[in-house]
Amino acid sequence: MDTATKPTGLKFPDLLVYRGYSAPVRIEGDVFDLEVEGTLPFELNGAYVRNSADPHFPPLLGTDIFLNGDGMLHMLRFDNGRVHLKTRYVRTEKFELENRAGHALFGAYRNPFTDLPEVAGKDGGTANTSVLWHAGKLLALKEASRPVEVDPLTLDTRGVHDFNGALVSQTFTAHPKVDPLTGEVIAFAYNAPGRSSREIEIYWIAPTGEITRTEVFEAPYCSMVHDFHVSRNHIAFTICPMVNDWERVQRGEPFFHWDSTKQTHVAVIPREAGVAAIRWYTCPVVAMQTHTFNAWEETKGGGTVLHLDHFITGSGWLSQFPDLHDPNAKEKPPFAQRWSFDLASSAGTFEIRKLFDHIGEMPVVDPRHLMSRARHFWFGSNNPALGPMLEWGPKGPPFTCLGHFDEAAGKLNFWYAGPDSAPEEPLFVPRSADAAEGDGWLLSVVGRRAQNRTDLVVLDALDIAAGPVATVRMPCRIHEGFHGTWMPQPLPGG
Ligand code: V55
Ligand code: FE
Repeated sequence: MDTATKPTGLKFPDLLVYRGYSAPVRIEGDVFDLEVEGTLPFELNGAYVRNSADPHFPPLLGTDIFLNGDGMLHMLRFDNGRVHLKTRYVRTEKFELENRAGHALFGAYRNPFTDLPEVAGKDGGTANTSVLWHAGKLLALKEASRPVEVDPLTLDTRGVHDFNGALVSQTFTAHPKVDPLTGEVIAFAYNAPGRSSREIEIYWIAPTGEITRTEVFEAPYCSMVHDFHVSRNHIAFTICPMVNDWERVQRGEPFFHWDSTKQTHVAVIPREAGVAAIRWYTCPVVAMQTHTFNAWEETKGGGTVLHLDHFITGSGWLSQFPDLHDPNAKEKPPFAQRWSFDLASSAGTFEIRKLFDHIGEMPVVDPRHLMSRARHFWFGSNNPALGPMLEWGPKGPPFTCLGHFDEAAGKLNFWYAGPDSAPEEPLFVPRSADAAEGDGWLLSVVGRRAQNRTDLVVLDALDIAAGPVATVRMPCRIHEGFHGTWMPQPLPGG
């Protein structure tokens, strides 16, 4: 071995992103029969799979952002009263190449100009953001690269999934939407060539998993398009000024900057007619969409009003991406907003109001009500009235609470996770396929930060304030994660 490249020791630098509860875990393993406090609902049969960014190696450039860690899947499998934990890295090309080398080969987030020459042209995708369970396939997703298929039982990596060659982009969103009535998936890709681009591809994916239609439209500028909206009849993109400029990337600058001099635009696209019928709206205020709850249509005065429910902040997002104009800019917390578009009007304006008056993020609705009106909204939050804020991590302030907004009752409910406890993105699981909206459980991974350990709580989704009906105790920490999904039993081969 060439002594110049021989690793001489492996150590993560002492930076916030690698410290404390955010420290890399890197353990691939199985824990069978986790301890459970309380009683697991007998109907809860299936698997919760989620994704996280757990860096395998210390960063090539001495530092990194948390969004760039290697995809590590966590699966909690509920099997007739027993719960098992499985953790596995997504064996991306990046993971395999670096694993062989014994050190990092890829550099900064989505910046091929900072990679070592030996991996030029190789796939630096991390597959670290979310998972899609569709047409019998489990896909690990990252918006910067193509989906990676993993085995839904073993989590072993099967390889990059290009939909039998039908995927034209080098990228694919981490937030595809599954139509609960038809089984169709609507997805998209921005920066489709794998570098900065204003073109955005939209994909229509049949219940059988084939891409049946692809359309392209052009955004007013190139920026992060992390999430989007799909209603029964419309697709909507909120284009926000978290800008991306390939010249800055080439100069080794951060991949995104917040540019408050640019406006936020909304594209409304009919699902049937497609981009030929695109309509653009300009947002009258500074707005950054973080994540979406839902989109739905309402018939009003013979016309259609399209409602987009989402978390919006009036500043940049994801603290690692600097403000283009103000080095001292402070991020503002997101609030849930409803943006309403009277499609019969040609005024080109829309109405903005708060859906409820409380900060939050990581929104979910009952997935069976996606694309049509939902009554119940769940989210991660902080509520200082219930308990103190926790020490900031690399993602900003950890949640201390989960929230539930019942719109019909006009009620906000909270569950406070306890001292030194940080719940993560909630997941709704219905009691049964035909249970009423909201009748089921809210699952959340909870960081027990003082114990350096992780739990999973099961709450009654319509009474979260009552506290967990069951707490599944993990004997170890699993890395903080992003997004997950539920795979109901029976699982293939299970
Ligand atoms: C987000 C997450 C990402 C990313 C870009 O949460 C945006 C937003 C986990 O990776 O690459
Ligand atoms: Fe996300």
